[in-house]
Amino acid sequence: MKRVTVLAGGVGGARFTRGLLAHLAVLAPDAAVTVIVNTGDDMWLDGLRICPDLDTVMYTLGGGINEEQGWGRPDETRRASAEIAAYGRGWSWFTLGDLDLATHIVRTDLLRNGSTLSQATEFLCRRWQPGVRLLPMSDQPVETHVCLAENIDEHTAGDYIHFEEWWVRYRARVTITGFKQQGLTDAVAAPGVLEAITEADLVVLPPSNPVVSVGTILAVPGVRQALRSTGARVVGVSPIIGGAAVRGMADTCLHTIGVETSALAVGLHYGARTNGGVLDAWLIDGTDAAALPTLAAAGIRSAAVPVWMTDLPATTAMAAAVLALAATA
Ligand code: FO1
Repeated sequence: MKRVTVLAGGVGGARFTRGLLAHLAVLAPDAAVTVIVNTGDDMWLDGLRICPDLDTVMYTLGGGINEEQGWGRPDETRRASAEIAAYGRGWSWFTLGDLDLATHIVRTDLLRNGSTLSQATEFLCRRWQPGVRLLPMSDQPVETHVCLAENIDEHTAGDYIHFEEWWVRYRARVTITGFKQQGLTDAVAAPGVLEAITEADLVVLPPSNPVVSVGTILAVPGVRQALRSTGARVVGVSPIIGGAAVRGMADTCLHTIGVETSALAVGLHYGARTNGGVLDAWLIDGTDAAALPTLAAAGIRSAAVPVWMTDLPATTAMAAAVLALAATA
């Protein structure tokens, strides 16, 4: 098990990867892990390029994450954000912490001086040492926007707003009719992304949001093909336990694309590699064990183990279960 690649969003992907690194440190100390991260949540705000999922993975694996929030830095202050609000600028509902601002300032400085997002990310990781190769899914901007189904505040039904406004300002409680990845048609996979999939021994789809996080990475040209052609085993971990999303509002996202909120439905949504999909195997929670025969009939080898990411021992055990499942798939 030398080369492991993880396709991650923010909190869920970062926490799973922390367990994976802990497990590999014992089982396969010479394994190299690459994390391909969703950049669909990225936005320009206050003149800065904000990359929520890249930062969440970098901080979580680098020991700088606010553990309670799952994003941003601990012991934060928001003095600069309050000053920006005093000018009536920025997003009052999306606070940039003072410590976190340094990351956005340095990244934006690098981008404005000709670095690609991959190069800027690599630079930031020199400080944080996440213990993985951290790759944006693309160096071109791809932003997830949602189409509103109703009027709200200054917005009208039919308008598209940035995913983060829907997610953070409205907590996904405003009905939408769909998602759009703006910039996707001009985007290519970032350097090393497709090879990290095709040359891996194991590829993991962690319990990140299957629509706006993993789904966005899968939409990048060439990624699906790489997953379908890789010699690696491709194993996913269900973000849904007992019919409820483990984190965030994944159930609202699934409903929007017409997928039922269940471990079975998400597994079938990803699909078996033997049947046009991307999975060889699917790890679900014990409470969803009734789905195992249906998944097997669909060509997806599955196992039912605890997949609540309550703490590091839990995520380490999940990683062990993923590797065990990969060995049998
Ligand atoms: N999430 C919130 O709910 N409120 C915020 O004010 C907020 C600010 C923020 C700033 C930087 C950053 O990297 C993430 C931030 N997030 C915030 C989390 C963000 O919405 C999520 O990490 C992902 O975009 C969704 O998975």
